[in-house]
Amino acid sequence: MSPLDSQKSEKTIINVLSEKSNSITPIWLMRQAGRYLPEYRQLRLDTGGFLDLCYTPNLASKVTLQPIKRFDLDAAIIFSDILVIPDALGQKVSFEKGNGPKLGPMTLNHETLLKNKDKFLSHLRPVYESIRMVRKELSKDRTLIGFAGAPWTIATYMIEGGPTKTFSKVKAWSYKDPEGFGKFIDGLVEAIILHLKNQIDAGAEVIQIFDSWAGVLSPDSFHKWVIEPTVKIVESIKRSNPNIPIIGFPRGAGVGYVSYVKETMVDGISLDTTIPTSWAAKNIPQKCTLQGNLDPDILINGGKPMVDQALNILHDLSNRSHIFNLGHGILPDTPPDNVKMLIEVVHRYSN
Ligand code: 1CP
Repeated sequence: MSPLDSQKSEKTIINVLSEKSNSITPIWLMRQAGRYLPEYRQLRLDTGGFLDLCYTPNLASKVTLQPIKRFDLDAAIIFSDILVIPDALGQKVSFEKGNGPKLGPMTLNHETLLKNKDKFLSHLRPVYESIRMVRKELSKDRTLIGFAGAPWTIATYMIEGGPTKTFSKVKAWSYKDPEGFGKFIDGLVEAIILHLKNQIDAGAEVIQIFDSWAGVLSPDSFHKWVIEPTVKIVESIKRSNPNIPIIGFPRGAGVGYVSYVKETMVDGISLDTTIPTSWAAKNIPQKCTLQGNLDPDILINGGKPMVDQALNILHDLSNRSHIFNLGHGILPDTPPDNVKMLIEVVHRYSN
């Protein structure tokens, strides 16, 4: 056993989220599996499209475990994507090299969205199978995280047809026809709940809800399209699975982080890179675990600036229950050695 191992207790991430323990700071990194790892790039060369990879359990489970084999991370996150939901609902999703995701024409409405639940779930069955396979291989002291996109963020991709800078179509619908858009969002809420519950049944022990585009909304819209749907998801999961901790990630929400935590009752909150940790320690309710929030760009550059920023975060959050993470996903140019050093720093200097 290495000195680092001896500082760990079992299932550290779950302990921190459930018991609000501030005696340990576990670490995992958003997008910890992916293109910055040579073994991932190699496996991608040997497989078909990105979604084929997500839907092939023996490969998706292998990719999920790649960063765990290489680094001393405290959690694995299942290798999948937030866009498997529109794909399973019947809106074609494709990933073209270098161009990000592209979605086919949106012909769904709230009535047709989830009319065939069996078809939706059978499309996503490989994700649940991957979770079963990973859980079998992962040691007991590592947590397995399942995830889904939040309704607002998924809706942006479905309605815009891919990534957007303006969000003009999805915002136009929300302002011109709030009732119709609300019904559409409610349909997504239902699909997301189904997907998350099936991940939990398969062995996911913690859930993260990615609302990557929460930060583009006005305060009223943020409440209506981010907070209210997330409340519905959290309440439903808590009814069926009260012991599964839920982490929210309303990226870019700024001061909205406080009302998001108060109203949704998430167990943990992932802070994006722009949130000062000293502000979060003071303003986010104590009962919520704080996750974050090293700048992914400083991780690319590494060295003293990275170590200093990591130590500042640890210092600011030393009186809170804290899971170390980035403020957004790892970037493809990140040297794996910098990731290794960050993990060592966090394990050595956290409480
Ligand atoms: O191999 C490749 O080139 C594909 C790149 C890739 C990867 C590795 C995509 C395409 N998705 C993923 C995996 C992924 N996506 C995970 C895996 C688990 C892990 O963290 O290791 C997760 C959690 C996601 C979540 C995701 N997908 C989000 C939310 C988080 C975030 O980064 O904000 C979003 C917005 C997506 C959509 C998506 N999928 C892929 C890309 C390039 C994008 C972003 C598109 C855009 O620019 O808007």
